[in-house]
Amino acid sequence: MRTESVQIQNFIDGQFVQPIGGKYLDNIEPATGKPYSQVPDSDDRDVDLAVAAAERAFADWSKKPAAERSTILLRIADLIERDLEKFARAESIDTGKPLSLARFLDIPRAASNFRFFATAILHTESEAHITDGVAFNYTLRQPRGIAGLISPWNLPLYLLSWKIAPAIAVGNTAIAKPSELTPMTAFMLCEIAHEAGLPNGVLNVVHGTGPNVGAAITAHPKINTISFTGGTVTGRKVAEACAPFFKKVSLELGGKNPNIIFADADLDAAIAGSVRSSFANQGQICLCGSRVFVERSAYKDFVERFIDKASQLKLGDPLDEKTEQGAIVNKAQLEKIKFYVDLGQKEGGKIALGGSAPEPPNERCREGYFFQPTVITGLPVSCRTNRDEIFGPVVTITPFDNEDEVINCANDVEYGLSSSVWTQNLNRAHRVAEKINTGTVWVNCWLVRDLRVPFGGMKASGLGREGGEEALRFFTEPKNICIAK
Ligand code: TXE
Repeated sequence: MRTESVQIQNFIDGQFVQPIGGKYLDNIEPATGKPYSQVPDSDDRDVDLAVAAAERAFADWSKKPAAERSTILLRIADLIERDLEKFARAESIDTGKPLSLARFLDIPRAASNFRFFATAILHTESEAHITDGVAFNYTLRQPRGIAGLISPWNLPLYLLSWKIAPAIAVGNTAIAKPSELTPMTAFMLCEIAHEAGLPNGVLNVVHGTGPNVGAAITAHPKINTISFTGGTVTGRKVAEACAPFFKKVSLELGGKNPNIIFADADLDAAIAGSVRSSFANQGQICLCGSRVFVERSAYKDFVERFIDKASQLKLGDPLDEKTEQGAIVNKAQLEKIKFYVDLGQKEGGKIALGGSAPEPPNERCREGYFFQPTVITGLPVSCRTNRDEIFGPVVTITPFDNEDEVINCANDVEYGLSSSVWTQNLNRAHRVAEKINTGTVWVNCWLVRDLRVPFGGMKASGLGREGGEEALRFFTEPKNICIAK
């Protein structure tokens, strides 16, 4: 299917359907700033249709043996891999990310998400407890019912599959709402699900805006489980909407992640890893290390070499094979990035690299949304530029003098998603990692992901954990059954 100039449809009860209201939004290509497809502007009526389909499908799907569910999810993974190039191109066009990144990270990860949970459900264990001489207790984990899955625009298929796979693997049915900014690969996933033989109504995808569709999902009384990834501001709205219904909610929100380099680190590795964690996906990954802290004795050398390496990143047309920095997802995000770069200078920062929009990489991208990899130095630690999530190719680099100081700086934000610590002193690595308040701490690495580990944030970065056993537990209801002796 050509993804250019296509009219995306909702996927409800195994059928591709128009939104009931017949309204569509332009889907803008970030690299050109021009509409290239249309996405349904659905509303609560479409969500009601999807809930009815999910409800009908639940009876059979939840009773299907795990091995049968597993086979279908494995087939979805195989089909994503079969169509990898098509998915990667669609993801790159839709998000503005480099085609090479979509091909290397996003799409393979989506396939591995399905494969991981398809096999995890074949090996789940349960618990039993003997009440001496009195009773035998066992824990029965059952699917919860209909799950509402709301995902963001930065890693569209990766993060959506990370929700769909565990939710339906354990026997729930699902209603997914991708970001209206990047709907294409979710649309393509529905074709794959259909081809893989996923029964009608198990997966339903309703496209549209947050207020019209997302809010309808979080407010729907028959959707009892919500998994949300997005901004902290919206995360709060989702939590508020779910509270009256006592829905089970998982929130993966924003971050302002510290990246700490001690003088004894392997500086080559730390610099390469830090350039990646600063600018991957144009800095539009909630796990990006946007606050770099360097021990003072290594600061000058680090900054010089970091800037040298970052300045070599190839900014270009996302569809160009050599591009390493693509486009920013939309005009609003580009304006937000420009705002914070200006604010950083007002707060006393110095632009050590980048700081503005580049010349368009080619004629096709003349109206596209691009911004140079940007480094700001000399900022006070507690200024707004160092506290707010910018979510773009902008990092600050600040020196520190001792461990306690840098741990306090790292923790002195409302977020607590992830962090990196670069040191060759193992005792220090353990000591610092224990004191940093983030859901994930990477030592001498970044974005090394093992799907078995719990993943999520603390404080304003979220609630709950997804990944591995945690995801299977999140999407199931544990019941204790007690049999008297
Ligand atoms: O996210 P939103 P946006 C951060 C980043 C970014 C900011 C806003 O800082 O600048 O969030 O980005 C749906 N009820 N992250 O606007 O609004 C919406 O349609 C239910 C970090 O993209 O949170 C979309 O599908 N749903 C994040 C999804 O929520 C609602 C990745 C996310 O949109 C809704 C992306 C509502 N009231 C942005 N309003 C991360 N943690 O990775 C919107 N939505």
